[in-house]
Amino acid sequence: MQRNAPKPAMLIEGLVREHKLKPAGMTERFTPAADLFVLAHLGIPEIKADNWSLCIDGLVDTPLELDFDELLRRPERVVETVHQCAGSPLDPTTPTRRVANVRWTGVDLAELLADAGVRSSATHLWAFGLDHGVFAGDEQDCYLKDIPLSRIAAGDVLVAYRLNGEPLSGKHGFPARLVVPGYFGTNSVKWLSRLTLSDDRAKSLFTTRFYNDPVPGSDATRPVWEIAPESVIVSPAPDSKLTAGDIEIWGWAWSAGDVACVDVSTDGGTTWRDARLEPRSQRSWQRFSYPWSARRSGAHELLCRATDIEGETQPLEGARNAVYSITVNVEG
Ligand SMILES: Nc1nc2c(c(=O)[nH]1)N[C@H]1C(S)=C(S)[C@@H](COP(=O)(O)O)O[C@H]1N2
Ligand SMILES: [Mo]
Repeated sequence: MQRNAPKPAMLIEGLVREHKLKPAGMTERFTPAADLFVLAHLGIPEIKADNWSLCIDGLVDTPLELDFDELLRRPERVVETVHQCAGSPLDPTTPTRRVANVRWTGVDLAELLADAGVRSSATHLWAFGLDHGVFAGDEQDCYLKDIPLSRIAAGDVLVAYRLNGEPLSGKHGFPARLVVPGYFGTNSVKWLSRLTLSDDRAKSLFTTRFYNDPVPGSDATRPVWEIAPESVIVSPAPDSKLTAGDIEIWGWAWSAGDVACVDVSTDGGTTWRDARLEPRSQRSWQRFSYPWSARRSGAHELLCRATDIEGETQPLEGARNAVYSITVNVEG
């Protein structure tokens, strides 16, 4: 039934990964779109708004198809949220700190689904992107992800068409993308074309072979959905030369839910102190700060560690959300 059935041309073929902004550059609460990382496994498709549509089908009473104008005419929602890449699916335990905090504008997916009438047997939402090509030697017709329906019922999952108030650019998913706040970026399908309600997980390269983490102490795996507690020091910057005295250590902390506390160490992880932490606004990252009186001259290793309200904290190593550490030099 979809009008946009032919596959779009790919403007760029193959993996696209842009990552300019390192923690020391994350000085702004809202990351400018120009500084935002870009991840595209299969490349960047070329899509025109006037022959694009979004179709909602599968386990629904009334399949829907909306064109871009129909999407824009629906009530709009704005969500401020941290946006984080899970890192390379080929190397999922290496921290990459590809993270940002942005404002998305779009339509509440729960409202769209209410119009379609989701059947009670549906448990998962499959989201299809229009990009196609080869990833890890495997040819893909599209980028396909899934999320549990329970996440949508919780609210603020968007079909988004603006980023920081501006129309989405081609590389960020024009004309529309899924945004699942609190889930890793991989789930926020760009160049969205179809949403299918299903009673099972999707069987695609990006939902089976990749993006499933081992569950410690068992043979089971868990989909890479919710983001884990994490934090970065913005200031001071790594390797800075500082004058002995009072120095503010500050940075950002985030998780799928609220971060409850951030600990800072100024001695390489031997002792930890509670940082001051602002409360969370919407799903944004939270600023922490710690007043350090740096007396001893020489090299100091600074670390930060976030713990969320569930009590989950950051491991020291061996995980994508491993503790961040920097070295600075104090000159007396
Ligand atoms: N269609 C499509 N959507 C996609 C991807 C992709 O390869 N194709 N990459 C995902 C990954 S891994 C991430 S981290 C985010 C990145 O979003 P951004 O490039 O807008 O920052 O998009 C996600 N959505
Ligand atoms: Mo990603």
